[in-house]
Amino acid sequence: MKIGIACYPTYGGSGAVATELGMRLAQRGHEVHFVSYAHPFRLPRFLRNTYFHEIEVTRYPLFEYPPYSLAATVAMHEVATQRHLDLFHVHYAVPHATSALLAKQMLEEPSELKVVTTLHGTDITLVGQDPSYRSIVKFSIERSDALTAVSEYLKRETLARFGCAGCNVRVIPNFVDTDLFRHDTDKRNRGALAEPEEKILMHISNFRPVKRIEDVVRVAARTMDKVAARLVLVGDGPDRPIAEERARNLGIGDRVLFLGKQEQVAELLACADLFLLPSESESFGLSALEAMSCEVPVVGTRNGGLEEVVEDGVCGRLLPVGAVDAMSDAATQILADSELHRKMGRAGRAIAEEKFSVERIVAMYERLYGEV
Ligand code: GMT
Repeated sequence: MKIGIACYPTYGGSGAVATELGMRLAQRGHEVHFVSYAHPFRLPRFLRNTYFHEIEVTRYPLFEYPPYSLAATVAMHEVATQRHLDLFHVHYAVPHATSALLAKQMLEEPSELKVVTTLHGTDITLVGQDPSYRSIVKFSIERSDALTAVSEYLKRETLARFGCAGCNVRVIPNFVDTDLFRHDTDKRNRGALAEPEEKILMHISNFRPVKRIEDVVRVAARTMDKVAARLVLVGDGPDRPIAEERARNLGIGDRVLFLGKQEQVAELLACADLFLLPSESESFGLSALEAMSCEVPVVGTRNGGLEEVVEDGVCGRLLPVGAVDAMSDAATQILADSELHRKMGRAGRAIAEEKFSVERIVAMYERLYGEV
């Protein structure tokens, strides 16, 4: 098949999933055209059967807000026409689903291009609910030829929040490359992150309010009272200054490492002893799955989608949102008991291999494309 994939290229789960999916499809012989405003961060410069098309958003003094959605539509239309695409698979509904539908209508034979939309999270639960966007998001998801959500939780939210009873949302979970995200017994980079006797707590995100970064720091600080440890923070975003300030206030500034945006998170995760994800809401929690694949137990929140990934008490602990003390107790218990730590790590790996493998999930998308 000839498949267009539209996604955000930056550090974030939806872009990561879209890129990994496109790469796997290309390996399976499909021709894959990525359409994005920059080179997707997980996409190698050259890979057989993959092509990158940039969305060029022209600026003009009249535009306080350059119309990204129009530029995306034009890029999708051009690629669909010139490369004779069979379908466009768009990731994150806002505005990619809308742009794809418009691009399809611009074709001479619109019915020949199918639009598959994958919902990732805040495109439904937050941004999509904003009055400035809600009605067009509803229209676009209702008119897509196929609609997928990354968890049962997100499917329920979509149906409830948009009241689109007729929407046929298929759940196709995210996946992890278990060959890349794996336990590293040598933990080669560990020495650069912590002293040998210290445990490494890790968090990876785009530091937005929904991630509750302050809770990450507070859980880490309480855990450090009982266990020699360091907190390694990977990523960047609006709440980073809050995290820096909180770490200083709690007196652990010298034990918190801010690594900023990183491309090779697998190598870092392999060095971690515990992954923290205390988000307000998480439609899936891809970073938690990647941690599990590296045999790293997860301490997070019971917030919707994460419950479908992290099995509470099996490969980590899930506690109520904001329950900093309980999360820190759970972290301490896991870190202090090497047998429990090993057991949870192995259980996480087994879940990643059995439920969220590349082979299993990519085949689900291929089946859907075939049906569409
Ligand atoms: O939805 C977002 O705000 C961004 C998006 C992203 O690109 O990182 O995150 C969502 O999609 C990921 C991939 O499917 C999921 O792993 C995240 O749980 C989800 N984020 C939220 O629901 C907050």
